[in-house]
Amino acid sequence: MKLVAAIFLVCFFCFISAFSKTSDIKPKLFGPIPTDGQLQWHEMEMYGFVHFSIATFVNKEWADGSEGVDKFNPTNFDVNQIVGAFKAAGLKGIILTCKHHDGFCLWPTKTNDYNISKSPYRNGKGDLVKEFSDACKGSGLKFGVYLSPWDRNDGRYGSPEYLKTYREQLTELLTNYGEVFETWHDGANGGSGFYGGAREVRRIDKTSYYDWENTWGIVRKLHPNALIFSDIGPDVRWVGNEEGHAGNPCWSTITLESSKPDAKLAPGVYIKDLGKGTAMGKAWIPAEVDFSIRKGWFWRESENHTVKSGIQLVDHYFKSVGLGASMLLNIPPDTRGLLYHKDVESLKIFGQIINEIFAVDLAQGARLKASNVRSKSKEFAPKNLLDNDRYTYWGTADDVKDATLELTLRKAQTFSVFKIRENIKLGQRVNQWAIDVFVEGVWKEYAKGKAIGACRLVRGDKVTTNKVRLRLMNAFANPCISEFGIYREPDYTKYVQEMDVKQTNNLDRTKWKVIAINAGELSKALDGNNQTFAILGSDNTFTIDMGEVVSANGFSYLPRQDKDSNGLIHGFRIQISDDGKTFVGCAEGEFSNIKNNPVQQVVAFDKIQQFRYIRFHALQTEKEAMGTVAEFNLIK
Ligand code: FUL
Ligand code: CA
Repeated sequence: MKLVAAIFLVCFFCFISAFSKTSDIKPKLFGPIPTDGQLQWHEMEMYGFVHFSIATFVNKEWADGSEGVDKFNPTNFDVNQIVGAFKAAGLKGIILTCKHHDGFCLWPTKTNDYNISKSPYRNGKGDLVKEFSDACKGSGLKFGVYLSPWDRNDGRYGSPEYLKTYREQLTELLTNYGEVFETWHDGANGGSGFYGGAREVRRIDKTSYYDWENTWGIVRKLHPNALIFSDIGPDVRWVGNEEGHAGNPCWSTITLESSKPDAKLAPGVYIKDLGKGTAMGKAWIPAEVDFSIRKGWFWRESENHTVKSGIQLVDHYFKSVGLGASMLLNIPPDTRGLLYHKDVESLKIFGQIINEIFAVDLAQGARLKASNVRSKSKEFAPKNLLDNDRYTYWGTADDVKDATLELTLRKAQTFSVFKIRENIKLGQRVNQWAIDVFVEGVWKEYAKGKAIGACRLVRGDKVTTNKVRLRLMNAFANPCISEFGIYREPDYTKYVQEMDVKQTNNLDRTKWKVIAINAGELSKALDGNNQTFAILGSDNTFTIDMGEVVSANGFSYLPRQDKDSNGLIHGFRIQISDDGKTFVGCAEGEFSNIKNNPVQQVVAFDKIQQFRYIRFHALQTEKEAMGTVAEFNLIK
């Protein structure tokens, strides 16, 4: 009996230990993990934005909803030219501004009369949402919709009826145009507008008005796999700037926290650390880097010289995709309904460079040596790093949070780019990392940083060696690295483009005299130094005596460039005078989107004006502070 019991016990323990061994073998998940939809989105890495609306035709950054529908009339629209150029760049999808803040709908919506069916385009038979979604499908790109919550045309804006309208619009877009991969809900909300003729300022409570939970419920129901973008997610977060770069590091996880301690979390309410996210954050809400290939989001002839070159776009790629975020690149069609040829050229060159960089992975065939391999098993062996599968991985034992991987290449190679991925299905586990290269008989640190996530690209100086080392330190959980690649960059001289040059001409400011309650301070707005800025006096006004009569076509205002938004000017009034006593109105308007995109604002007068004195008045300012001006100038 004793023997039987003993045999039984031995078998029992064998069973238990065998069982616990296999159940232990896979690493435990760490922290929040991406949903299936988010995984697919991470794999896209980059996609395009199309801003096209009434604003395109009225030379504005934001149209205010008062412009007639007759304005929307592209003369030569060709969706294939546009989609073809996006595809050549290697972008994997397109998000279209189906409705921007001006309220104009690019599809024949039943919810209002401010839409494409009332415009002259194709005699009212046009539907750009259909054309874009069909063309995307035809060329294997995914399609996404931008539907501005703010509507400066709709008289119902601010009331419960408008929310109903917004939901109907969302439903139309998600019902009639096939698969949608992302829906985009902008944080810019409320302010001045046409509002059905009321022409007033309307403010809404960002935390409650849109009842986002239920509004987004429509997306969840109609397209369960689509990702919802707003500043704060729920699926994709804003990166906090429109300059085309993520924070460094850029965690895919974030613990959302408002910048004001008691403020409720809501899209458009300022949130801390969007750019970097939070190490070991509470939610998986990766960042999307949205930026424009040119200065503004909409096409304007005067900004043709601001088109970024293909080589510049590659920099942005490293600073977005290369930090684990996605790259959302805007290329806006012009009034013909075509992309300007310089934008097309940059896209093509960008695509060629990216292809050339990643065509040959020099790590292939390398000998790999890891300081630790989980259960010494093939499943977690370093060879998984070279199989081009972002989910098979090299993993270490549970308690091993510091690890080293050494690669010996078949022969010495020259390169300047590394690509590392974690298997993010298991969470974001890596904390600090460093890359060393073996040169002249010693290991030298080549780069170091924090966070790896879905993709980490390291770009440095050219180096020649046959030995490379990856070091991981203080991981949050045992690291699970799924890819390691080494690449050479091309000779960029063959990719240099000739870009358009600036056509605007500034006036000579040397004879100018400022008349203002704080005239001395104003010299900072005329010193040609973009980094200094003047703070206007309590009247938010300054006057300039040019010393002689000048003719000018318009003026330019450069907002402060130090990332502090205090006193950014949203609205302006310009008056002119011959004698410095009697002033007449010359221009009045808004600097749209200045907070998100504080770039130089150029305003053309209605006609060439001649005057000796000019007065600038800041009408609305950020945080109601005194207006701030980094540079002010007149344009010939
Ligand atoms: C911003 C908007 O106000 C811009 O016009 C643009 O649509 C950009 C993508 O988002 O917040
Ligand atoms: Ca792999």
